[in-house]
Amino acid sequence: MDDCIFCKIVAGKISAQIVHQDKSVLAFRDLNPQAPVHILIIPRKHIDQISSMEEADLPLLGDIYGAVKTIALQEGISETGFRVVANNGPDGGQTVGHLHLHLLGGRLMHWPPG
Ligand code: DGP
Repeated sequence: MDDCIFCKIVAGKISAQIVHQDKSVLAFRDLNPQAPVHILIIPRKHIDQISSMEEADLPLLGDIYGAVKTIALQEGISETGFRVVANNGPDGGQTVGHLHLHLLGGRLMHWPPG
């Protein structure tokens, strides 16, 4: 998608601190971190949000969660714990229309979220 900021990161047109990549997934540090570790994990393929996924896209969720496990180990937060967040649509607080998970760690998370 030409006007999608995360597609531009996938294409290398915008720089990002990439921490992990494979054939279907890219992960990079959030521009506005909310925790000592704050990484966004996205499919290379443009999908607007979870609720617009098609059945054929569902295996990507396994790839994305596999990346979460790998990155948590890499970042040293696998044992201490972490939170995974997916904002979906306006009420979910989604601001970038390319499906992504937030991986947050390195501090104690509180509940309920705001
Ligand atoms: P969300 O609100 O769930 O759509 O989160 C979008 C996140 O994307 C937000 O935490 C800030 C981050 N973000 C927005 N633009 C950029 C960018 O150009 N580079 C990086 N690394 N992160 C970005």
